[in-house]
Amino acid sequence: MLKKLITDYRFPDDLRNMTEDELEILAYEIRDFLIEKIAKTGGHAAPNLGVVELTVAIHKVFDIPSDQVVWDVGHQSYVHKILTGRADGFDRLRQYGGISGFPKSGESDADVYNSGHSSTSISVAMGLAEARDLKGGAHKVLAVIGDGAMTGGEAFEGLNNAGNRKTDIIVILNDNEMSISKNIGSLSHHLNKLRSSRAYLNMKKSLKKSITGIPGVGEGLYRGLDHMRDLMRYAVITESIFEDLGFSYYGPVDGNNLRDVTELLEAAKSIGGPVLIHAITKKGKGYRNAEIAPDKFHSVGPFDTETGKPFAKAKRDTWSALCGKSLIELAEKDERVIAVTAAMTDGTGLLPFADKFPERFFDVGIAEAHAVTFAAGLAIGGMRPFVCCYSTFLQRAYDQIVMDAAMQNLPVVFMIDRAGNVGHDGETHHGVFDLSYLKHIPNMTIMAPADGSELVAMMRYALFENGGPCAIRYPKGVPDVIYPADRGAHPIEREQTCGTDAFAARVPSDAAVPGVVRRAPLANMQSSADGARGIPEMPPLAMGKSAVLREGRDMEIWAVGNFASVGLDAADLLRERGVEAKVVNPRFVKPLDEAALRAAGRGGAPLLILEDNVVKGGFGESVLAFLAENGYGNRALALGWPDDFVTHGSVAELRAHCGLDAAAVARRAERLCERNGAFVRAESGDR
Ligand SMILES: Cc1ncc(C[n+]2csc(CCOP(=O)(O)OP(=O)(O)O)c2C)c(N)n1
Repeated sequence: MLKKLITDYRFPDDLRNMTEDELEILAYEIRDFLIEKIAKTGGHAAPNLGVVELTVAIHKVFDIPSDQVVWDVGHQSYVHKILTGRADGFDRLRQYGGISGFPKSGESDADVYNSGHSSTSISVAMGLAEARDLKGGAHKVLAVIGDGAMTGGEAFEGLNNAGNRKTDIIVILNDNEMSISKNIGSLSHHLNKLRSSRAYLNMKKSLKKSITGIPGVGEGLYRGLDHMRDLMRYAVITESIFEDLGFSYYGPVDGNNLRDVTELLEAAKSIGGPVLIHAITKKGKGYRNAEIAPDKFHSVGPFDTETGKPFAKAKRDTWSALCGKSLIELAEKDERVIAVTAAMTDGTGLLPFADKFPERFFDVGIAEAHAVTFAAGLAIGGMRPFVCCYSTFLQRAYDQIVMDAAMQNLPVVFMIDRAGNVGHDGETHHGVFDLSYLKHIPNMTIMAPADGSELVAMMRYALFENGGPCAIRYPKGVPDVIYPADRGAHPIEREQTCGTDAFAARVPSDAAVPGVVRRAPLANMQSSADGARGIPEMPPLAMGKSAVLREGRDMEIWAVGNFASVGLDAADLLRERGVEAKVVNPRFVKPLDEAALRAAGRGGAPLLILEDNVVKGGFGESVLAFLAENGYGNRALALGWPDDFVTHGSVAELRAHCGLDAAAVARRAERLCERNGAFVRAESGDR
């Protein structure tokens, strides 16, 4: 019986003829299916478990894809994918070559808009609806938006515009009281008030029953009683922000009650103009582990369905955790330090900071632009704000970074998490543009740490040494160890002693070559901890100074940030082929280490630049321009992500696909060394 409906019926066509009982069974099967599949591939578990009935009802009532539904963020679109004929694809959900974890128009006509970033659905739906009206169409347009996404400014802009124009759209507010963590803000309080006004719905239901019961005229009469409905609404609910913005508000309805939500959607379908349906759902519904910890199950890697425990757990601190720990250390030393996040407290490693310094911690909601301008205000007010934000979401705040932070040369520190390719979340989430969108901004200092100890050193530098706006960008996951903690010397000194000290005894024997710094065994990372917190120590940085990781006479590899590992691995491979590559960690993307580049220019060795950013506008282009402008004739090649939106898959697969793994880099480096001729222009990987 299990999964019979999912596999035996053809969706979405058969769904409309299913009985209420069958739909209930279908909802049960879908939940089971989601848990089984997401446990294997990872994905957005709790958001999808919460919208099963709501999505079934949407597909029952509306004729998708003729009617159009826009999913805000899109992380909750799995049920929609199942109901539009894509259940078979779930074994490869988010895997390279498999279906995406977000709506993708290339996958299905039912995915009308490729989402990933929050709070856009109302604007998109409004555009679709206005286009429909201009073309004389009659289909319905829906936006499904969570209470978290509704805290984003663009959602208000959409409501404001659509409400005023009386655009015929249906906005379904999926209110589970959660963003990724508990939802916050005044709107959340307002929704609480609306949530407690269930009496309104009950009154409306009994009214409908009595009116539609009148033979012959009842149904039409009920539809015509808009004014009475309005009167009743104002009699029971004092005020709703949505009505003030021009929307007809319906609800709250239990979004996990298939019958109730179907009935309300049916009613909404027959009403024109901007309509908002307020559906209350439970995030993680039907899977105990997710109901208990909906935040942990917001987005998960593969897990054990029995225990809910992840299969893989990082043994060392992630970049985000190190950022959070280091920020606590800085906040203890300097009471001006403030942490700001836009609804990513856990993701950016700030939970411990929020616990320890609640008064110096600000979660502003899904409002990156506000976060930056708010931080600018804090800085003017004498504080030292650290804005912790994923690279991809900080794109939202470009204007604020330029105008509000940089133009006034304010000491706002941007902790740019998930910079670089992020893997399975795919094209909407890869953080591969930040170096390009920051590099050209005056006053901006940009750093990229090669490992955790360098991240901490850079944060200290940003607070104590750097007076203006500053960005530190680092990737998802756990850092490699490039600078072992028990080797607290500056890397230049380290090179001179490498191979003779205690560290050399613990690194692989082939690395014990003078002038070569190798990554140490993982255990070293925590060994010389800074106090009890396990923060590795490194001497202070010098503005714009790069560091040599490995000497080599034949060529130079300048590997930015986390790509230091790729550079070092490529250098190993090159040595096997008789090419000795020097590996440089630029540390600073801006300003450039001009002295080191001049030395490279004078030496004439070929130069390969490697970064976890698109080549266009990246660090490599800065280096190429510097060499060209200063008349150096080195052969040089910039490698990074291509001028394209890279798909989803594991980071390793995507690097290999784009020619950015060590093997491909070594091949390119070898060719670079062999090639005769002049300057090689910037190009992306081996595709
Ligand atoms: C601009 C932007 N900032 C941050 C995020 C990260 N993010 C993804 S889902 C989410 C919470 C969304 O909450 P809600 O809309 O209530 O949906 P739920 O997961 O609760 O169903 C956040 C903050 C994003 N996708 N886009």
